[in-house]
Amino acid sequence: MTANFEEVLKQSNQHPKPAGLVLEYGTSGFRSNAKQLDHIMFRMGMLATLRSKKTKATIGVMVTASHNPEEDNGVKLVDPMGEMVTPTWEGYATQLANAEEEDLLTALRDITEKEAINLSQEANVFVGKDTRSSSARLSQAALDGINALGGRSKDYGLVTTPQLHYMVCCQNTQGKYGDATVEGYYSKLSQAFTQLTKNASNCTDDQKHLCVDGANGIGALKVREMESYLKNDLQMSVFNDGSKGKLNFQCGADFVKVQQKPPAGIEINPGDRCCSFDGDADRIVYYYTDSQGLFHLLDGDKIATLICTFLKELLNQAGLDLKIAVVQTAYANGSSTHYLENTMKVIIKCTKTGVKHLHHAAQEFDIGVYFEANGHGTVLFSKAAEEKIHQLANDGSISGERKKAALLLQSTISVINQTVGDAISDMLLIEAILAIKGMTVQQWDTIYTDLPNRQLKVKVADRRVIDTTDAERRAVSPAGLQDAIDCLVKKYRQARSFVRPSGTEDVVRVYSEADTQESADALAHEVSLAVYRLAGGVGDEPKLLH
Ligand code: 16G
Ligand code: MG
Repeated sequence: MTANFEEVLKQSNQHPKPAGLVLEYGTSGFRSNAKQLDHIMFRMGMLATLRSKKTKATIGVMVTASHNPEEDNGVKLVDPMGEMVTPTWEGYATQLANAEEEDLLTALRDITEKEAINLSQEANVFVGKDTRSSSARLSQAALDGINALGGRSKDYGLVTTPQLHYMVCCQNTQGKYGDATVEGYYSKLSQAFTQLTKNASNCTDDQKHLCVDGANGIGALKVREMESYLKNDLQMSVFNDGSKGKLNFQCGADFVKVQQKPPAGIEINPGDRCCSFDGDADRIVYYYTDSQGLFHLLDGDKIATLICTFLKELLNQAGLDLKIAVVQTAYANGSSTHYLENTMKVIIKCTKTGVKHLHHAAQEFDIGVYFEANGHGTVLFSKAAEEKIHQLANDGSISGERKKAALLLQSTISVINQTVGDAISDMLLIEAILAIKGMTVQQWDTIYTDLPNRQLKVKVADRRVIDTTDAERRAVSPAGLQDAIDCLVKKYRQARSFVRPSGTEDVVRVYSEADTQESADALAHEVSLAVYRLAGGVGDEPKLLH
């Protein structure tokens, strides 16, 4: 054990921590300018090794900063079943990342003792990276960290974040979830897609065509790799494939969702069905422009609604009594919540922002559909629900519509990446649903009409002065802020607004929605002013848009 730690010190000299630098394991890992991250990667390689020894399972390390600019990078840790690492270990990650060089061994010993880790236990870590120019160097630092603690590593090179989550889950379930290779991932998903769509009635070539904005990132590369597996069942035109444009620059899911406009670098005709991935392909949003050139966004809420509608219909046809719920966050458009609750009559849960919260809440149901409005989401099936579906699909005594529905449900389970939101898997599921239902993107869009909304950011001296409750829908501090918001909201129709400190940027986020865009904009502006005045705003006062 001592020998191990000596080796650590020697290697850590190659990845020194800039003295005084403090970074935090945020909502989904560390994220910062790539120049600051070498020691973080080395140390996260070590932490993943400890986590692997502790869990006696394979752990994942993904080098990516998702939708952040190309200059940034980051790292996400993946737990044995492909889920995000537990909160206690997020705390360890922050401690280990911030220990000064001379305190590194103490920090490692501390974790080892607290978790009673047997250091002679074998360790296995899977590493993946996105297409950022800094990713190769940084993933090497992570591999060095794994090596320093005597862990075994497997470097998957360029993969999407959800692919790495998938691989970790496959490995730890001894292949039950699939083969722990990218080829295995493509085969499983594409076969399920072919099964789902083979009897789709209205599937003309027009309907099979989809424009994909790859955000100039890893998603573009991977969707291209997958094309041959899909044969002609889905015809994609891939834009922003990284051959010329800059990663996430004026493109990708985050840009499209926040700016509410199409990305640069894509040629679309009115009515074309389009989707955008984010920089590590764990988010997706859909959109189209109409004949007047008006832009229509189909975000995570619309995606959740489409999937939920489809699953409910199949469950009905199959005669299966399984409890289905939709998990959202405060950002979910009020219209979507209203539609799901009152028309679809499904259970709705609202959690704090961040995939881990939604994922956790979705695990409580037979079928939990979770989506953030920004397009990150997936569907979770409980073990019991999966078993019931498989049993019915293989039941020789049923036939007709019931049999067909059971088989479709079975393929639906296979096309979904249940470990985490996955742009490629979500895309295939959505495309299959539209094909099966013979539905156009415009028809999907009319399921309900979004309330106009606006998101703004306010800079404050210390965003931690804002504390929230009720899944971030109400502010409990600073004093007077929630009362101010309540008064402002009353001035508008169908209005709602909330504020929360960002978990990824040093800002306070403001969300508003109302019956018209003008009202939503005015409300967001007024709430921003209240934040600025009551929560220690810095810089210029927020101005009204337009
Ligand atoms: C991260 C989260 C995303 C969340 C966003 C909120 C994951 C994988 N990603 O990107 O779910 O919506 O942070 O950012 O958990 P914010 O706290 O800056 O608003
Ligand atoms: Mg992402």
